[in-house]
Amino acid sequence: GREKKWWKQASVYQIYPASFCDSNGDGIGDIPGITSKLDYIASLGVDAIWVCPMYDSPQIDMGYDIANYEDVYRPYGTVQDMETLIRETHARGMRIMLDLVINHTSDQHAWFKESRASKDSPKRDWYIWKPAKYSDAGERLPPNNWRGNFGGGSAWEWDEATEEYYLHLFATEQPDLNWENPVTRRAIYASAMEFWLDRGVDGFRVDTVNMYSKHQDYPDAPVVDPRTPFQPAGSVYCNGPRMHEFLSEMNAILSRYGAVTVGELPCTPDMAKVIKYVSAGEKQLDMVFQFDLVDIGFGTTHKFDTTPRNWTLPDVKAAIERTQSIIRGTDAWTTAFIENHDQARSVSRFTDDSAEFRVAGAKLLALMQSCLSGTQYIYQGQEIGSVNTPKVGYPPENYLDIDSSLYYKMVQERCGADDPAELDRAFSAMQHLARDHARVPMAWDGKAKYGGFSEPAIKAGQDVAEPWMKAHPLAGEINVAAQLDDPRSVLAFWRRMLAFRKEHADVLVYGDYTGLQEDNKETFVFLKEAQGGSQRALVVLNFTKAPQTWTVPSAEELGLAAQDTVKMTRILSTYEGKSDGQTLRPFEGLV
Ligand code: TEU
Ligand code: CA
Repeated sequence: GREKKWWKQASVYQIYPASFCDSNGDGIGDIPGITSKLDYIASLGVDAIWVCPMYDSPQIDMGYDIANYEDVYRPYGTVQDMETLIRETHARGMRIMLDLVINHTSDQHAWFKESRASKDSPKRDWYIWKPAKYSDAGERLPPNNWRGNFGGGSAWEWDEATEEYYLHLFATEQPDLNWENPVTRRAIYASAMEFWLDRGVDGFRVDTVNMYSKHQDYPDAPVVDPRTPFQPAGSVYCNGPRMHEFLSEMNAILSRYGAVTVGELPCTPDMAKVIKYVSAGEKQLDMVFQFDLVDIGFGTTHKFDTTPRNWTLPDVKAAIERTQSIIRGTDAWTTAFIENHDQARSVSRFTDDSAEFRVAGAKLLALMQSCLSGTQYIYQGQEIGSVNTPKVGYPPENYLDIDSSLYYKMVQERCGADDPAELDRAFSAMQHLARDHARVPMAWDGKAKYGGFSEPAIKAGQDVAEPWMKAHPLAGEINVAAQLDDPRSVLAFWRRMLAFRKEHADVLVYGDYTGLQEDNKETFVFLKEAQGGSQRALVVLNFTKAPQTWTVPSAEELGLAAQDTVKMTRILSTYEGKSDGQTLRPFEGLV
């Protein structure tokens, strides 16, 4: 749908509370820290913020394991601090979205404690409990072969006290809620949604939105990894039979508040299915995050069962084509993003993060992303061109995410000491793809202690504790203070692109996307075209560290009349100085 809406042309800035800004010097980011940086965020030219889970939680999965939806994790602050953040965000003309995590709760949530207490508990079926299966030899087995999302274990956990298994698609401490029960659904809506909508939030990023409805016969997943009894099962448990019914029910509440939603949509290769989630007429979600681009290079048996960079540029083009194409001729809407708190840094993954090329690489990606249609999402630190922590100087022990640490432990147990090469391969995969890279403390000031993560406390003359996660070894070089007044910085370029995108919204935000020269492995070329063809933009991106020449597409290639001559005007480059439009410098991008 090309009907204009604030949230369609918005650029949204994503914040990870633990790692954004520590106001009181205890080494943990917090809500007042976010509030203290709102002027900075607004100065980027973004329209909204999305705050990752700040709810009460034992932090097994960094707050995606929620113990109480209606309270705030104490080290981050209080509900009152959130009310202040909401008010101050609005005062600057921005909107605020929260994370809605309702496929599962923490095992410390009062609902689960009650559920697990006994088989007769009135909340027993608020979660998914199943009896054991037994092998012919009498060995106790989980109800099916699904693997949990973290590490290599089963998605089912045996409960000794009541002698049944409960389902957890993610960590053992994240039991899945039973959406089949209407009373449970009502409680979820009241506690997780209405509580915060009543406090003025403008919408939600909806976690794992296609996992609520499970096939009630819990079928086995196909075997892709013969080394283990537990198989990756996303293709089986995603997009279950009652998904759209549940989303309609939720939508009725959300639309009463005019709340905007962006759902996380993994494991959905079928485009017709994707469109059904985001078609305006279906009244489900406003938009989704497809995983095509960010999953590039992942292993098939496990995301980390891979080696860095086993992809080619045409893979990137195909992924982008898929997410861009869902708005063509439909009433659906899409998103443009390349980073979030679950992904390593895009400069390291898709360009070259050496000192020589990383600024050029970050600008290339900023230009690319800013020219894609859909709502744009920028992750904290992306605006300064943050890179992954290096292999030397940031060892595996520094990786704290459950996703990385359980994988590393699994490989160690499987073959560690006997196979140092395999252990090193695992570390390389983590150095390339781990979620930890997005979670290192934000570097505000390279000259201050720990990259200035606790800047407000330092300014107040307080002594500050070491951050909860080790600071980035390059915080001295890549940080906000070093870029704020530098017109050639990545930060300055992002500001420029965000303004440029606004200025040319018809073609850049709302336009149709056409990929060109799709087999070219060095250069990425695409055309954007405003509805009705009133405006066109050609985007040309050199994804290599060598200069590239390329040919301006012919009139025919651009869908113009054959006799038209193609002349490019008003070239915007990621580099300083004039471009001839035909020789691309290393990682140069042009519009
Ligand atoms: O992520 C769900 C998800 O499908 C993945 O991106 C997941 O992080 C990946 O499989 C791990 O390699 C969401 C959240 O964004 C993530 O942070 C949470 O850990 C997860 O849900 C559980 O709530
Ligand atoms: Ca703090």
